[in-house]
Amino acid sequence: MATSKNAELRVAVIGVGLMGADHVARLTDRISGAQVTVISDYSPARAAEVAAGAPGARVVDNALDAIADPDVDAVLLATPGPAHAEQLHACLDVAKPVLCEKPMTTDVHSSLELVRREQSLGRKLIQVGFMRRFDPEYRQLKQAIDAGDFGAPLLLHCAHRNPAVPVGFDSAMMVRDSLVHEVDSARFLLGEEITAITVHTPTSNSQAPAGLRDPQLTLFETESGRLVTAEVFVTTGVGYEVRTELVGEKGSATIGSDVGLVRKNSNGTWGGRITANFKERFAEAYDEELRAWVAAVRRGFADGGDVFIAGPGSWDGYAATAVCEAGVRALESGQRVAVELADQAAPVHDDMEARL
Ligand code: ISE
Repeated sequence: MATSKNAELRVAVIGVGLMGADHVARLTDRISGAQVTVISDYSPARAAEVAAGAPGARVVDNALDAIADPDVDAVLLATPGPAHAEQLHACLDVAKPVLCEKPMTTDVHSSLELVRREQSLGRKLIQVGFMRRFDPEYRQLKQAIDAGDFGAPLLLHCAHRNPAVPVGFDSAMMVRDSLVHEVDSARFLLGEEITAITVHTPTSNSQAPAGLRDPQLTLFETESGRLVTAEVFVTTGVGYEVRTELVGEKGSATIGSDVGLVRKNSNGTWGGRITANFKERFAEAYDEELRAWVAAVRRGFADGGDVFIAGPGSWDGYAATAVCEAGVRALESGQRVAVELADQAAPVHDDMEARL
């Protein structure tokens, strides 16, 4: 285990298809204080390919062996959601801190089981990869809301648009995979739980694959009675657009407008560039997320403390899963579905700002 403040954190990255490979590059090239020592993927060939670009990393075929490996202090899970529950339990079995890409798990019971198991260990070991919380614009908006800049928040409007989705992406995945980010953003920005969800499915985009209910317009109700609208539209053919507008009693604010360089062209047109994909849009957020996680885990080992996370924890992962599960029922039934959360018992809400 990394025990001194100066020891490099030895990380296993499990699942190196897309995000995992990106994280290996990040940990290898841009984040100090950590070293990727083990790489695992269901495709050993892919694992070897990624390991070739990460000096000091070796391939371990079996994910559970990689987690238990003596050369590993902490784990980064970027495997598909259905694999997370077993792999997270394996991390808790050996008390290794873990940063798990969303969703924490794919059903509410397994998410709650992990919350309870982590609570019983008395250590915060699970961080969930809701990277938007580390994005400069989201953080700025959160700080301004908390400082009272807009008065009491009343409404949140979210637009989440993707140019295209992979083959096989279905209507429920729009809730579990895409809307889940709006669920966490709303909980983060407003600082309260979502209590009910309704999903409307207007006329579908004629360009969407057959059967995909796209776009979807969702309404969240919150504990204190606020409303959040979230448009998810994943076949726009345009670019990656994620916008959020907060409306308060004393003003409003919008983030995600892509207003970098604004061109005035000689042909009388003007405009800028739309971000192409989420890796580009949230590159800085992912860097910051991993930097903060590595620092928190190293601090936890060095201080012998019980906090090994720097952001959204298992309760946040569980709450997001619970809202999305209700969201899929709302989508299928066309009805408003209440979200029933378990008793949090121990306060597991993470005050990220305090930890960064
Ligand atoms: C994808 O998994 C993501 O996490 C992206 O941020 C989101 O925009 C996309 O819709 C999801 O499929």
